[in-house]
Amino acid sequence: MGKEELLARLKQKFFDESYEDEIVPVAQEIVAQGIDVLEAIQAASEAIRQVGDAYEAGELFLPDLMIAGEKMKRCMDIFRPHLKAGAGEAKGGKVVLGTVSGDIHDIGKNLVGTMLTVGGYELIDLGVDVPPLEFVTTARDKGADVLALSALMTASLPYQQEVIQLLKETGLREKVFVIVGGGPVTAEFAQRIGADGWAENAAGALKLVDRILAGGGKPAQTFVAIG
Ligand code: B12
Repeated sequence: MGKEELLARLKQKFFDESYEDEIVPVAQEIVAQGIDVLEAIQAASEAIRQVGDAYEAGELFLPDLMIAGEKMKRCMDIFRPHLKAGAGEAKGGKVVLGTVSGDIHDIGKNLVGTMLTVGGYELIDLGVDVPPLEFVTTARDKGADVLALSALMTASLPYQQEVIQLLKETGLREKVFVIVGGGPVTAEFAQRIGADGWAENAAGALKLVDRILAGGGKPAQTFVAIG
C-alpha cells in the first residue's frame, strides 16, 4: 500500500465505527514504511478536527468524540518515539505548559510538549484544567523562560488572558515569555491579550519558542505568529 493510501486509511479510521485499537496496525504500518510521522500526525489531526465538526453539526455524538480522542492517543503512542529519533541538542530553555482552567483537552497540548522536548527544551507539563495561579507560581518557582498555554474551547479562552493579567499584577510579566495556542486561538486574539507569540500547530510551537528565545529580552519586543 502506498503512502497516500495509508494516510487516507488512517484518516478513515477516525470515522469507522471501529474500536480504538483497530487504528494501531495502520499507524504501525506507516512507521514500518518509513513515512514521515509528522505527516501522519498532521493527517490524524485533520481527521479528528473533522470529527469535531461532525459533532458540532449534530452528526456525531459525545462517545464518538471520546473514541476519536482515544484513537489519536493510540496513534501518538506509536508515532512519538519516531519523532525522538531526530532529537536535537539540549537548548537550555525551560517551558511550563498546560491547558487552561475549565478545559480538559490535552491531545494538542501533548503534541506541543513532545515537539518542544524533541527540540531540546526542558518541559514542565502541568496537565489540564490548570488554574491561572498555578501557571504563575510554577513559572516563578521553577524559573521558566516560557509559559505555553493551550485552550480548545471558547469558554476557556479568557483564562489565557487571566494568566497574563496575573503575571502583570504579581510583577512577573517581564520575567517570562507567554505563548498561546489551541483551536479557537487566533494570532489576533493572542496579540490582543498581550501574549508574546502564537503558533498554529506543534511544529510551529517549536519554531516559535526558538525564535522568541533567540530574540533576547523579555517580554518579546515584537509579537511572533507562526501560522
Ligand atoms: C477529541 C476532542 C474531545 C475529547 C478530548 C480528549 C483529550 N484527551 O483531549 C473529549 C471527548 C474528552 C472532549 C470533550 C469535550 N469537548 Co471536545 N473536542 C475534541 C476534538 C474532536 C479534537 C481536539 C483535538 O484533539 N484536536 C487535535 C489536536 C492535534 O489539535 P489541537 O488540539 O487544535 O492542537 C493543535 C493546535 O491547536 C496547536 N496548539 C494546541 N495547544 C497549543 C498551545 C500552544 C502554546 C501553541 C503554540 C499551540 C497549541 O498545536 C496542536 C498540535 O498541532 C475537538 C474538535 C476540534 N476542532 O478541535 C472538540 C472540541 C474542542 N470539543 C468541544 C466541546 C464542546 C467539548 C465538550 C464541552 C463536549 C461535552 N458536551 O461535554 C467537552 C469539554 C470538556 C472540557 N471541560 O474540556 C468543542 C469546543 C467548541 C468551542 N469552540 O468551545 C470542539 C471544537 C468540537 C466542536 N466543534 O464542537 N473533546
